[in-house]
Amino acid sequence: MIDPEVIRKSNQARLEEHQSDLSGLKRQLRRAGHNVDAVLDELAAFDVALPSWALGTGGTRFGRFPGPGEPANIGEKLEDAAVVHQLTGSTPRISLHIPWDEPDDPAQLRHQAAEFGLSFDAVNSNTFQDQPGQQHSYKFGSLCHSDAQVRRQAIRHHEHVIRVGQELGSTAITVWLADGSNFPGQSSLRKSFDRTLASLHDVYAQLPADWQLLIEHKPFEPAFYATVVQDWGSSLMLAQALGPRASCLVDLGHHLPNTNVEQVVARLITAGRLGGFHFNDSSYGDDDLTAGSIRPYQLFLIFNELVDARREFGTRFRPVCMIDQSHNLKDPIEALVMTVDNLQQAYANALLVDRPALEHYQTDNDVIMAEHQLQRAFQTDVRPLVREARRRKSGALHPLATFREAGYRQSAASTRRSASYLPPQSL
Ligand SMILES: [Mn+2]
Repeated sequence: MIDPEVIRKSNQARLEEHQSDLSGLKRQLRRAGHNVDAVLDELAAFDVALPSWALGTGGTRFGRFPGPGEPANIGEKLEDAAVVHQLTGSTPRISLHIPWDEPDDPAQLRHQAAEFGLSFDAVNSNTFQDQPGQQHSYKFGSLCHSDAQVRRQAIRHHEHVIRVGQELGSTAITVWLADGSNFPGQSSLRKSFDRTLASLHDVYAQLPADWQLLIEHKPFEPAFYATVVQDWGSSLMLAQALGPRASCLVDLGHHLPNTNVEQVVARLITAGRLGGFHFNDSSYGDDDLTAGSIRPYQLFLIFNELVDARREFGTRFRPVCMIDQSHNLKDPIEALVMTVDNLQQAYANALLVDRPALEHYQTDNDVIMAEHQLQRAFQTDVRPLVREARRRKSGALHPLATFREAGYRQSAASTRRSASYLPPQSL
């Protein structure tokens, strides 16, 4: 990890400037009637899970350009995850992918993570690739497959992932299926869905009492004609058919162009089935770019729905927040630090929406003033608040600058073996 003294000195050098910026913002917010301390408390309570696969350099199907000092195994990924948490104070959990990051000894990995102050979030299954030694192929699907033996093998994989997750202390499994067809007529649209539901019933039956099953939809890729769980409607049908511990996971990049994602979020909240998020951003499809890098206003509007639901339902409303990104060009630690910062900014902006005023203008059909409530909150420069929340959690005021000052990656490059490890693409 980074020497805490480096973070302390880095913060010390920037403290006066920070305090001046913060007191200016506090004055501005108090003038507008905000309880700044309450906002800071809520902001400081926000955290998000890191995906194990995003700590190594990602790639596309055209190639991969690994950087020096990237992690070669799950142990080194834990080290890097600990650094992200050290800098941001907001990433105490890891979402593990089985089998990409399957530990030899899960109990030992849990212990190792705890020493870094980390624990495990949802575990992720993988039936979109054939694994060495596997008896049946997933070429034509897994839980949806026409052959019961293939379905049985895929169900057993999910049971295995749950067992590994239990040893890690995880309490949720995320199921994303590549199942689908590339051509009309290739498979029955109805039967493939029915078989998927029947298979998921078997998985759900094995779910420990305190576990959640999260269903992630995706409109296309790798199945280009008809993905079985293609949108939130199919995802919701599955969750509702399975039972109360099944819910829907919204990956922000898993929507067709121009989908109103915040409305999808709102609908799932209404249905009581918003289980969680995979945060990222995209221009075209499942681009897995840094959350908030392309459509920051959309990210804000999604957080606006979350804050709104939290106000209504209290702490009963707790969707799990995870990042799902592929860092092909950026240093993964830097990209994750920037992601967390972007998420916290969107959240802070959403906390500043004057909800009684918004409701008043909505009731009055005062379109421009209703929109103005959102824009005023979105346009507030909340960075001093985010820095202060980070400082209170012993993180870095300027985590990117501090990370570079610490020389962590250079040091990792000199001690880690050259990265022959090939992390797979993101999901
Ligand atoms: Mn995802």
